[in-house]
Amino acid sequence: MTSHPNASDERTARADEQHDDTPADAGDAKPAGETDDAGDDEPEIVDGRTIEHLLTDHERDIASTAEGTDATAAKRPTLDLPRLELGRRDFMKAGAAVGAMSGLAGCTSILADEEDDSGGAAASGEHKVAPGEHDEYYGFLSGGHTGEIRVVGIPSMRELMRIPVFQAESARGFGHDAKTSEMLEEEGGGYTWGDTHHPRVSQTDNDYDGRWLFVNDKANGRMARVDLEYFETDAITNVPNCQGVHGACMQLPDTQLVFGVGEFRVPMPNDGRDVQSPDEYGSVITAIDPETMDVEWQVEVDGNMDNGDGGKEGRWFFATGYNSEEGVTEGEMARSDRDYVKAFDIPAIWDAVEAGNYEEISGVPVVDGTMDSPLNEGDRPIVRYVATPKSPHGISVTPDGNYAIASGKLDPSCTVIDIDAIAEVDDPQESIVGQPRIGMGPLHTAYDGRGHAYTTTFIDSEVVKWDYEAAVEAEAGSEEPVVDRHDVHYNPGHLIAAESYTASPQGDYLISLNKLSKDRFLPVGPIHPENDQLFHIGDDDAGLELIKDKPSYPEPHDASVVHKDKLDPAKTWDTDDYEIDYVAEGEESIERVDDSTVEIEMWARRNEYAFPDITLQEGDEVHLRISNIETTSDVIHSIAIPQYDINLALAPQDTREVTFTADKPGVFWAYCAYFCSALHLEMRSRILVEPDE
Ligand code: RUQ
Ligand code: CUA
Repeated sequence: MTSHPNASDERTARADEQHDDTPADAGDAKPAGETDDAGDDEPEIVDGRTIEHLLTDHERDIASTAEGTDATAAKRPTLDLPRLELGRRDFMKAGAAVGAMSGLAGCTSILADEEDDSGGAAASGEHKVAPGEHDEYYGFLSGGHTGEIRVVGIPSMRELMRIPVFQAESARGFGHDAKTSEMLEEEGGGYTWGDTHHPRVSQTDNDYDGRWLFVNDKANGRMARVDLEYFETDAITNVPNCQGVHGACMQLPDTQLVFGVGEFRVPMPNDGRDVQSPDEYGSVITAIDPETMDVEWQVEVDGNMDNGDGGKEGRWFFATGYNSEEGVTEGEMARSDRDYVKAFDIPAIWDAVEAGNYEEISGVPVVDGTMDSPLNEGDRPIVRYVATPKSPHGISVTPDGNYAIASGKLDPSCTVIDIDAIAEVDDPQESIVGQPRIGMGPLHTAYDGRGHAYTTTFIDSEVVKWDYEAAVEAEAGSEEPVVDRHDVHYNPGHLIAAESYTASPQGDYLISLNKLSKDRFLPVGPIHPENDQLFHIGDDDAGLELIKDKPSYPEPHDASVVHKDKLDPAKTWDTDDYEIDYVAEGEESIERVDDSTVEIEMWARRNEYAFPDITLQEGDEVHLRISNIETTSDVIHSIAIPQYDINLALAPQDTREVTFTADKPGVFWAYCAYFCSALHLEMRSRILVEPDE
């Protein structure tokens, strides 16, 4: 564990501030589960069926609509649950979401009172980026189980770059040179893939500072950091005591900590103990120092967690969750009508760590934040449990820092939590100040900086625009705060608005990351692309204007959209920025250091390597270091030695190294895989491995 001086000053200041204004009796707050209908294990029964059965029926209905008989739609029952009604209009929309109804294909809206703006004026006009022009924004999209980050220009939606994070990737030589392969294999735990969901760009004073991007691995419980000068992953932390880091976010305003939100519950440590005792499993959030990428501490909680977001003032961090039942099957996990949003009090957690109130598990201080923990008694509980309906999924803090808004997922509402109230109320439930009805399957919420929230509804296939202050004024369950809704194609997960995670969103563009594309693109076999749809949201009178569909390889989950002026990407490498030595022209050498070890230092430039021939003996261990000595931007070389499974990509002024054993005798042409010049094909070197007798 290391200490981050700025973070610790910050937390001390904030902790002092807090002790002063916390009412003495605030600590009686009980975990909120004990309200009337929370924590109730009995499934809600409607017409003899549980809500889960009804949802299953609903899914089946969507499937049958794809066959396209309108008669089936008319015959379908209406889901009639409190807060979860689904009328015929909803079924029609759900049907449209599955698309493919021949007569309707290509029609974005099947309702007479909604206009079809698919590819209308907005698409052809002002949001176009002409050839040679630059976009206004960088969009950093996660790649899901490709394990990567994609960089997209907005509004053109042109894909600019991919950044491998948790997987080896040959075009960039990631996982091929010593540095990146060590990062994947040693720090990264040696997994060959990951599942990136939530890319978050570092902030200073609640605005993007262009230094880093952090992203989770939901598959293997890791967090990674991408250097935004070089657009390259530079650190991976394999987080102990959890399987699957899902939510990722930061302590703001200055990225004092990076948080990974643990999802799957597992024994801690997961070393064979408690295999048959699910009650003993746990789920943790993890605080990571952004500079060192070391784990500072973890907090164990009840139930599963899911997504997270940090408050703007540095005190609170929020995580949604499901499975407060702590079940191990789907049926067991979705019984309760409510699960918890957990509000973590960061300075109080630091105090507990510093006072030694933790258990060290797998070398990391783990603080007990479960409901019954002694640390949740008294006037400064470390975690407050706010019960919200039902399996809340996305959570995001409003740009003004006033509210955390959780999306209900299995409930049609979003829950608005007043952040300042959390420290003041006796019962955390009293911090809930709004609960508008948004639509079926609300998942994630983004902001335009003008007081509007935009929430995706997975089942309704809409982006719903609503006014969050109006939601605070309105009755719970009211649809009144909704100011606009727009069909998306189809079944959106996340959405993101430009700079939505900062205190000052740009308010012009929004991307809906839709899981299904169905009929929107030329068919390419049974695995379809997803569909990232770009909207202009800058004109409140015009509403949401659909500008573009972009097919997307599976599968983006979240994004950060950063104005181009806030990043300053390198054009060539600065040799001070890597630890190994640059090999300049004239410094090349091939040296046999002992019977079986050879060290090669060489360079590459148009159209040659330092050595046309390299002679080795079978069995030699070869250390190869190579620099691209070009200073011209965009002249990239590589050294590919296919028989030894090597391909190092070399940006101008970059140096990479690799070690291999020359265990195959023969003649092997090392060649340059980047098309670098007219004589690119001639850029090669002959590796001669002489047989061992
Ligand atoms: S979660 S949309 Cu990580 Cu909603 Cu995927
Ligand atoms: Cu260097 Cu091709």
